[in-house]
Amino acid sequence: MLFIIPWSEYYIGRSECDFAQNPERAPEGVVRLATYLKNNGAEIRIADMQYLLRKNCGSIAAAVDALWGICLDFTPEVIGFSFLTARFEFASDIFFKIKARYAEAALTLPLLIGGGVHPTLLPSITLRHIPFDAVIIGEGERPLEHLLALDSWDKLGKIPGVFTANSTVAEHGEILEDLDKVPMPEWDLIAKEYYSQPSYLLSGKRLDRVMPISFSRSCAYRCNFCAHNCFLKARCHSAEYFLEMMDDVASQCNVDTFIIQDSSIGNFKKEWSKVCQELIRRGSPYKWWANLRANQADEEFLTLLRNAGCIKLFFGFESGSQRILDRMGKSITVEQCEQAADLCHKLDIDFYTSYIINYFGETDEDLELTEKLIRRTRPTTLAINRFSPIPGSKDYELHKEEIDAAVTTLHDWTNLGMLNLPLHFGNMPSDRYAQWERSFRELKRKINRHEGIDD
Ligand code: B12
Ligand code: SF4
Repeated sequence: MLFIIPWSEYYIGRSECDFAQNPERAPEGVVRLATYLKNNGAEIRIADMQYLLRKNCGSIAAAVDALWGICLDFTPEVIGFSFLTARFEFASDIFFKIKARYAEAALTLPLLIGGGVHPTLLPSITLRHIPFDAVIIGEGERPLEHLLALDSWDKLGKIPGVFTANSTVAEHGEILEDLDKVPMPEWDLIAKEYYSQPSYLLSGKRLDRVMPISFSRSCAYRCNFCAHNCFLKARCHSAEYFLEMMDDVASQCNVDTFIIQDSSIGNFKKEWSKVCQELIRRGSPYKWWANLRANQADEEFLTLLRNAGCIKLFFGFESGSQRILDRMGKSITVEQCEQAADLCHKLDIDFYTSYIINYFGETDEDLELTEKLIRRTRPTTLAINRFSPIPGSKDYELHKEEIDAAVTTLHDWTNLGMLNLPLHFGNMPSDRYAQWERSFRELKRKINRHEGIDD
């Protein structure tokens, strides 16, 4: 089986793109899925189109030539596309280009399937735009294991989680309950040297060789704007397994720094504390960055994290207005954000805070409170995101009709998937919103360049 990970819009046509300045995370989800299938006896390759596009200076034609080379050399029986909403348009582009190559060469097409976040959430819309033989709904390990063991594709429909053009019900596939049964990633399946080269991924101040690593899946919370727990089952590895995985990835990829991909390491606080205690006992051999919710930050936990090698924490503070935080269903208070920031300053832990603007009903007063919170908390790094109701979130479900009416082309899906839909949800005229956006971008520029921000 060949996995195809489509490219993202950002790198199309970009001839110069230094990795250190424009780093990105290696695609851990697909590598782990592919490793699982390989360990079960399947022959697996991954065509990482983002890497092929960047390596070919942004040329789509050259990246597709490289992909066709892989198809001819490997002759896959199944090609599986993995994508989130932001890459739906590019999955379609690659699908039709590769199908045309098979037709020109008069070769039999492999079974073409889709999987990952977008096909899971919107299987019918996916099939309307991309005529896959099937999409697979949910976590891929067990359904693909069954699929690759079939002696005829006619039996495809018997596998739970398989959704075809004739399906009426979107049923999720079987999952592996015990995450420790998912083998450690075999990073040789992709260009590990490329992703682990020194970059400013963690800090603008310092070059690090970084790899992503996940302790858990999904999220214990369900904020209205977020799709994080839209289908993965919440569970984590054992501390023993995870520590072994850190050592394994560090030696495979020659790194000593990790980005922990979990939604919040506070969701499995007890288990994560065990990981930290063991890291401290071993002399804290790794540096790492992780996400944490503001309501899960207390002095004892943050001290433990820092002593175990944590060099930066990412917090979604989202808004300085309690009214908007409540409307988002974020289940945190402005005071908790202030306390988390104060603790990071006290314990000398760098921290990244992210905010959402353009949320439903947002007024000038709400945005003034957001600006006040940013200035009061003085993060090391700041992100400002424009709100779009992403598929998989409660906000998408609640406003589906309005969103679906605004999303007609595949490129609209890219805008929605990149949280960049040109729709205004705040309670203010669009020119007023644009003024706020400019002023937040300026504040972000100053903070991220470590220039002073006056009160
Ligand atoms: C890590 C991460 C990132 C990382 C790295 C991604 C990478 N290279 O791996 C970075 C930071 C780059 C990132 C960026 C973005 N992300 Co992101 N990201 C995640 C996160 C937290 C974890 C992904 C992961 O590893 N999951 C764990 C693995 C096990 O799950 P998985 O990858 O989905 O794979 C499983 C199944 O989907 C399935 N599967 C996957 N592929 C295939 C293929 C086939 C053929 C089959 C059958 C099955 C299958 O099997 C796998 C194993 O069970 C998810 C949250 C989440 N819950 O998934 C968000 C998430 C996927 N991201 C999201 C978003 C919105 C974004 C951004 C748009 C944010 C932004 N504004 O910039 C960008 C998009 C960038 C781009 N252009 O592609 C949304 C997607 C919602 C949607 N409808 O598309 C999610 C769900 C979180 C959220 N905010 O709501 N992201
Ligand atoms: S915003 Fe964070 S805490 Fe809320 S559901 Fe998403 S990942 Fe979980």
